Amino acid sequence: MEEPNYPDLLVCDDGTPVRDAETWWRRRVPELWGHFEAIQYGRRPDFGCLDVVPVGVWENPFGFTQVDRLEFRSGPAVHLAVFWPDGEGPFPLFVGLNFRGNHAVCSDPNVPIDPSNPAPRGSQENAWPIELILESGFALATAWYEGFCPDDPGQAGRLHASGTTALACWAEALTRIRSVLSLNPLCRSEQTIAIGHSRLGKAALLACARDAKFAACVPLQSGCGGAAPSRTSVGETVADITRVFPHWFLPAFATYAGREAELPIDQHALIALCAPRPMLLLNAEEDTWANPAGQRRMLELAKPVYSLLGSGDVVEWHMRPGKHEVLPCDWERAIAFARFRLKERTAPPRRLPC
Ligand code: GTR
Repeated sequence: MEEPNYPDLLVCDDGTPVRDAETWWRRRVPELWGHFEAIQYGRRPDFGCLDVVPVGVWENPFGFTQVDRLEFRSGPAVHLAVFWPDGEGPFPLFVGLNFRGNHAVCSDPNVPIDPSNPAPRGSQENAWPIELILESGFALATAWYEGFCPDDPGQAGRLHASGTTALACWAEALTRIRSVLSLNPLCRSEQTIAIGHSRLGKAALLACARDAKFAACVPLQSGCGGAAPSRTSVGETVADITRVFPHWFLPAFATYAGREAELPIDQHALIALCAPRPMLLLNAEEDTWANPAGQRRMLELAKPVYSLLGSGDVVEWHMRPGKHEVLPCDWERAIAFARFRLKERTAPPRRLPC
């Protein structure tokens, strides 16, 4: 099959070649951001100032749990659960939103029940192996994603009227969580990793691309609108995703269905906006809807930007057997990746992409 004509990341829209890091940051990055904001994800929502209201801190069998209520003055109020390992710290930290509420991530009866239509307590434990994460020396921060923006197509009008999208809201949630925890002495803030599955993998990728203070990113099975190409005949397409989830993207993105070749961007650009920071794309063999091979191609096409910025080979793609879900073995891989890739990395990149 012929390769689609993906935009060249190292050529500006007016044809100027990008031969050095300076041109990348000054010219190409704002240009690519402009396209993602105008066509696909919209602007960052303004949640406003944040008040942190402590809910409680208590021991769990592997370390301790801290729950705070984050009250954004012009945004949502949500519970943030942080699981800290035993020891003095500071600890590297995974930040990821969850699908069914903090109380579903663990069976700890102290964690407040989250959604109005709650999943059973502990029902997502397999996807959030807290013992493994904490015993590996990592902390984990998580919050219920719909607390930041309901995952409801009926929200499309409201979001679009303010130039934003549900994915932009979830990405903003990750950034605000990262930001508030960076003030906590237990957190090794320069080793904060954005992680997420599926639609929340898309959000993790967007957050990392937009927020240079994330040290690395692990999108799991993020698919269309995440690490998989929009120019594709495999798996989910722009037409599929914008029909079912109009609130995830701007209306402009839907107009590219069937004419993806005219997009001035593709998802290799979103990965490249994370450069020079490490990236691990996790996939599952049976999850062809998320187009694992296409994701691999996007990663390959982002590599010249990583080379330009002098970061070497810090991007990885992995496929395991199985289906669309998060398993403890995915976390094992994410932890091994973070340990290896962040070893030498004690400071965020000097230049902020936005
Ligand atoms: C699917 C959607 C995918 C992916 C997935 C999920 O229905 O088509 O893009 O995001 O949901 O989030 O589980």
